Amino acid sequence: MNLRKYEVLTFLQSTMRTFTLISTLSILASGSFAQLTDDAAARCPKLPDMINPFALPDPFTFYNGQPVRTKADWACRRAEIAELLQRFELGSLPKSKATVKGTLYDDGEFGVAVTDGGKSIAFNVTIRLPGATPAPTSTPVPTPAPTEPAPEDAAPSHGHAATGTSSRGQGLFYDLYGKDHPAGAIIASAWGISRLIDALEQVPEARIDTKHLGVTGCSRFGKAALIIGAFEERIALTIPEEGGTGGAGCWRIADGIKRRGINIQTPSQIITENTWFGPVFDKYASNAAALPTDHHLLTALIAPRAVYIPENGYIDWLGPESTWGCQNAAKTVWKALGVEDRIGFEQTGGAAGGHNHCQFPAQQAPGIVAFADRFLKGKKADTSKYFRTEATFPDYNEKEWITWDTPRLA
Ligand code: MCU
Repeated sequence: MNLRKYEVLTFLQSTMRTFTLISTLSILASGSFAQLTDDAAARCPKLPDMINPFALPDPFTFYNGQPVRTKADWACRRAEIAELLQRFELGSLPKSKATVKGTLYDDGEFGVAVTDGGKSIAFNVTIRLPGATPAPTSTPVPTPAPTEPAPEDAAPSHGHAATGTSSRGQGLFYDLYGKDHPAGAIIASAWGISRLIDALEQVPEARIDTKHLGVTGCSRFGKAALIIGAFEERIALTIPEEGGTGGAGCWRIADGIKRRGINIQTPSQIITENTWFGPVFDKYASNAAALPTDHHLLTALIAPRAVYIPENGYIDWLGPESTWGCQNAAKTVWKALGVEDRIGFEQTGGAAGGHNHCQFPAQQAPGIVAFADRFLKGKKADTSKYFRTEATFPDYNEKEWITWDTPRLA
């Protein structure tokens, strides 16, 4: 090295600094670092033994970090969750207000005409009242009853014309708003149900009590029923049957189960199968843990209204552990609102055996009857005892997923 005098000085100074730094580090690494750790043990926050980086989002904290403390706060958080679900998963509903006209025909058909932005669509639904033929469902509902296939001309089949990924943008909703509209097929079907209710409210002769409406459907229609009930506040009772992942299951828990090698439907698979969710969800499905929401929050949009969820503990694809965990997380919202008896969840069957998909089992009959009696028929009924599973989940730890304390909202 050929250094001038001041360069030698600078070199020495920096070497000394380095030496001082090294000796400080070695002192820290020997006795005093251990001493600091002891102090820290008393002073610093502790890490929990178990950390799940995929834990579910907290229903009681706003996106900006503010806590949810009152029922009025919940109304705001609910609106926030509805907006987030549309932006990241379902696709957004139209902001404009459509004009609706309902017409009751002599043969019992009910026509709904909808106009928005100078364009119009129309659809018919069949109203079957108790005592009519063919055999009615016990409660007249415009969507398919459990285990029934969707009638071709029922309102949901217009919005829910999803028959594979090539059906994106098809159906009356998209005829009205354009085939590139960001709404996925299910939220589009929720929009269709809302327009049907608008029309039914205008025509009392249709004899549908719009203050006691229920919505139900099984499997893909179970996913739809949950989303319809979540977004349409005029629905008094939501009964989503065996929707599994994309319905009562949580994306994060489904992915966790899949990591254990179990054959469960996941968000990345669901977007390859159908157009139920908005095109926006394609961007997040392989990284669902980054979403600001999950389906416990979707279900929670129903609170404080009533929901009864019949699920299946037997079929891996539906994710029994995911629906159970997810709905336990949702239940904390009903608990916080002081109305825990307005959420029911019954999962019959388990690994050893159970019923086939959408074959509504006898063990769930008392639960569905109690909820329908209380929330559709206005009768007295105890709905507090229908939150249960017959399945066992040895690998499930609730604290891994539910990391929040449940407040009592004032
Ligand atoms: C549980 O709902 C769906 C499921 O998401 C699909 O993967 C499967 O193909 O079909 C189910 C269904 O709708 O069955 C009638």
